[in-house]
Amino acid sequence: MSIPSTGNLRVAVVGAGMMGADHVSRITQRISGAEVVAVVDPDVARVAAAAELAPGAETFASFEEALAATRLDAVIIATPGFLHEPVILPALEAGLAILSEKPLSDTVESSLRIIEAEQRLDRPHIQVGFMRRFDAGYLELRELVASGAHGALLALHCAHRNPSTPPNFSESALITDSVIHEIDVVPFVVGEPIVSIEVKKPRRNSLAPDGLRDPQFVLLETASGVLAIVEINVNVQFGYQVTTDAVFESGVASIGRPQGIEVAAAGSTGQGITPSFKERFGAAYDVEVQRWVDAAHAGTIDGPSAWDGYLASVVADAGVVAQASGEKVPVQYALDKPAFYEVSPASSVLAGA
Ligand code: ISE
Repeated sequence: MSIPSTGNLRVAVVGAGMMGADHVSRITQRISGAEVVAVVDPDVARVAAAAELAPGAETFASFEEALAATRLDAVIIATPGFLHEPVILPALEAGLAILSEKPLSDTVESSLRIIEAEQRLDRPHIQVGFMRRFDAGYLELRELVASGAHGALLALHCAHRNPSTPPNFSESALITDSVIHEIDVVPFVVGEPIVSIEVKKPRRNSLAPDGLRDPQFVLLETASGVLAIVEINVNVQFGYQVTTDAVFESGVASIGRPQGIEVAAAGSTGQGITPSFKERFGAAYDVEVQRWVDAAHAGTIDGPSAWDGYLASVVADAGVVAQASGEKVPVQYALDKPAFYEVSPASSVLAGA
């Protein structure tokens, strides 16, 4: 299917949970050049509620039904990772522009199948929803690292805190669903690939659901020895916080701290904390989706590609092994970056990884 250079991109949103519904309202209210024509989810109440955010959108229980019934140019996939491949493969066959929420898929094998299928097309069609690459703070930090203004980067302290976890959040999901963001953004900021991963587990938070060993510390080592220490801590109760402190040879830079009004009252001062990733990264999601839409009109992608999704899945896989063993696990990328993936301007900095 060819993508229109004029007129709105006709988008299906697959998955009508929190993120899917957020994308429906984003496209309808803030994005130009696109409209949501279909919302897909087997949950009848959920799909109806999300479709109400986009007047005129039809609802479907499966992506196959939407593909058969409606002319589509593009799809946003906002289901859990293990359900991405069954949507991505037919969407590729139909030649749609694809924005897949992270992770690209739940296993390395599945990610490989996806990049193999994509390479049968003339050009990349898949952008992966690593929205932190569009966040102003990470972009400034990346420039600072590249500038060398404070000497070489030595280490990153990253905090990734969620108020609570959804039901059935497993220990491996700490890596594959949450730390996957740092696994993507650390190489993006540092400019080199991750070569090893190690996991340390401090005392357990008794407020975490039974059986979940939370928090954990994940050590990501890059090719030149930069160490990113990631505190993944997903039952903190008080709000959503993602911060990074970068330690250079002659300086320290911090991103992600609240920038809003500070109020002094009742004996203390304070600033608000975002309740969830929707608010913390709202501006980044808006930029990400607008750039994806603009790129789709031009027949390209403008952000992390399926190759980046594959690289992240290799590191996450090693991370799950490290979580179980307590050992430092080397990350081995089985493939070199195919020339096919060199065309995406805002994509990977890991040429040759
Ligand atoms: C969630 O799926 C996200 O992508 C959020 O950005 C992350 O902070 C959270 O831990 C994940 O579960």
